[in-house]
Amino acid sequence: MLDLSGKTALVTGIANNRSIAWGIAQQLHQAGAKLAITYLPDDRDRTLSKVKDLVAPLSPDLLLPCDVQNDAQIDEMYGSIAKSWEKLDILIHCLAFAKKEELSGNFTDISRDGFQLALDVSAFSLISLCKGARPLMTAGGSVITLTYIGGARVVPNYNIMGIAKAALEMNVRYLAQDLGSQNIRVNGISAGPIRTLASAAIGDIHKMLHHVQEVSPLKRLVSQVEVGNVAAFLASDLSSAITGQILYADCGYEIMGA
Ligand code: NAD
Ligand code: IMJ
Repeated sequence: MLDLSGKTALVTGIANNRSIAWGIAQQLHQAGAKLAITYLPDDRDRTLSKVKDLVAPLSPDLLLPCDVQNDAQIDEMYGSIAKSWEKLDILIHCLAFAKKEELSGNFTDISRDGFQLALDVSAFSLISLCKGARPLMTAGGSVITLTYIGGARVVPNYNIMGIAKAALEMNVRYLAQDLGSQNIRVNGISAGPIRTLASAAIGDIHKMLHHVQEVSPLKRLVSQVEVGNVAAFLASDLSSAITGQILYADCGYEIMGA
């Protein structure tokens, strides 16, 4: 197992025990990293209590609210991290959102405000989180985001999220260039489809999961923990020369032509 002891990691995107970010947090913890975990707050603090119980076994140093649409909340979050930790080493960006009605139907029906919402939450947020992380990553760093093949190829119904992931993947490259002089690396993991909250709501997801299991070279789906292991590698010094890349963790699906 690789060693992340002495490293600190900020993990966004845990909603429940199926979240990809939960698989990542577990593997970073197992490798010895200290964790700060954020959650998307709701009116009645239900997410807080759910996420708090879930992550308790990982004994995170910090559990902080962070809605990436709220700049003040991002500032406060980084303020808390700066108070608790001498430096930040790892940033995990594992979140996305689009209006459900824009994840099916005609692509031409995408609305201006739906476009803006999806791009703001799913792509711009990587820039704002990196901007806040930059002054804290004083010993270099590793930024990791989650993407999907629908940002590079047309996948039925992915629609507006495809545009958001294309923007996110280009953000990875520009951020890698911008932050490279500070020895901060920026990479994306393009995960194959996984049953999570963000995929359960999708019509025909079962067909898609079945298709990937049939076609992928490994004849199965990728798990959250397997994505977590790729994240642990990208977070570690073992990947010290890799930046600006999108790594496919998809059981080989991406290489197939038919
Ligand atoms: P998930 O629903 O568990 O995670 C999505 C997270 O986004 C949630 O924790 C949610 O709270 C968070 N979020 C939404 N809006 C937010 C906001 N305004 N501020 C802060 N957080 C916000 O689902 P998941 O499948 O684990 O998704 C995580 C990432 O993985 C996403 O980027 C998704 O696109 C990507 N991904 C998922 C799959 C899949 O098949 N599930 C495949 C490839 C990539
Ligand atoms: C999402 C939509 C359409 C097809 C899809 C997906 N396929 C997969 C996903 C084939 C695997 C899941 N995925 C990769 C995502 O990035 C999902 C993002 C997402 C999901 C929802 C559902 C609930 C909601 N808004 C969402 N916003 C983003 O209201």
